[in-house]
Amino acid sequence: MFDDLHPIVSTHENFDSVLVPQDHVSRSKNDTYYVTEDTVLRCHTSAHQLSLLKQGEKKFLVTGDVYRRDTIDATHFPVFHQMEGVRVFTKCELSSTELAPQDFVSQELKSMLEGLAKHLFGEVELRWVDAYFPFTDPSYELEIFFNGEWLEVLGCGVMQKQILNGASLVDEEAWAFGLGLERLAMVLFDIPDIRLFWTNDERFSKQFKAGMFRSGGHNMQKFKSYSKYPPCYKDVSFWLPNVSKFTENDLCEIVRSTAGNLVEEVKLIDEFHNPKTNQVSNCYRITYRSMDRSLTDEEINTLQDCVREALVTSLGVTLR
Ligand code: FA5
Ligand code: MG
Repeated sequence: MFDDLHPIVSTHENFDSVLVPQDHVSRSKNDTYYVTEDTVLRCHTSAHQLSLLKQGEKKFLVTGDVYRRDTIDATHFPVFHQMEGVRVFTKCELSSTELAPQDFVSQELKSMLEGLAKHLFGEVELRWVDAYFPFTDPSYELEIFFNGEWLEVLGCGVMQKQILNGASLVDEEAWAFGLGLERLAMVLFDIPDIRLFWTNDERFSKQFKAGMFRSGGHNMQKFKSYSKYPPCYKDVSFWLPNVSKFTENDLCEIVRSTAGNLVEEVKLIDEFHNPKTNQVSNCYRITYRSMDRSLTDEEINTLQDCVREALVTSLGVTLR
């Protein structure tokens, strides 16, 4: 169990060591926080897989803070925590079954994670979704039905042979998973918004103390929501400069660096294509809300003006 590995890793660890292709979007400065040209704030705990395997670890967990320029909403935050799990199966373990090694490992993985979900939540509605990760094949995501929607809580799969070979494991197979710890806590305690983990409001923090978790969710104290401060909605419409260049993440990053924690959601509410000029216009709704206090109109207007200005100067859009 590793929980103190440094969050600044090389691009090699974060990407190459787990076979992320050169042209994969996650490598862009739009998605990942670069510290220097060849170091980043890790965007997943998978960055440590290869070096731990090389050290001879065969069964391990890694917990840590991870960082991403991501969507802004109730289940995404630019810093969150993951727990990585890896288990290597020896040739001998693999030969004890009739199944093809990959099928066996995949079955083991799924039943272990279903067992974990049952241990944590008791009866819970879950489903497996086929996924893609460069470092596993087959790959899956596990979703849990929470607050009327399917919430993705983890990604996993059978580790690519190439990674194992890189750690001199030739006859072995392995599974790996990476789960979002805030998301698990949200389901466990009924926490509706990921930003609550960052509030200083005692109405939140006083509701939790070490050791209050009960396996299977039995008699567990759920989060009692208190009335939220009112939201403030601001729409911004603009013509895109060049359709292929603008990304929603660019906008999110501008909003985040301007309004920080005060932004709850950034959502595309209208897209319009003018066939005559071949121009595209987007309208985004930005929801401002503080978890800790009431925001004033003046404050929001100032933030919104800054966002509008940055959209023009940084992204070259034309405001409507
Ligand atoms: C990964 O990060 C893979 N490294 C997981 C993995 C490990 C796959 C080993 C296979 C083998 P993904 O990007 O889906 O995958 O993130 C994993 C989990 O982190 C998600 O299921 C979700 O629970 C959580 N997560 C992702 N982005 C955010 C975010 N912005 N805020 C909060 N939680 C997030
Ligand atoms: Mg995912």
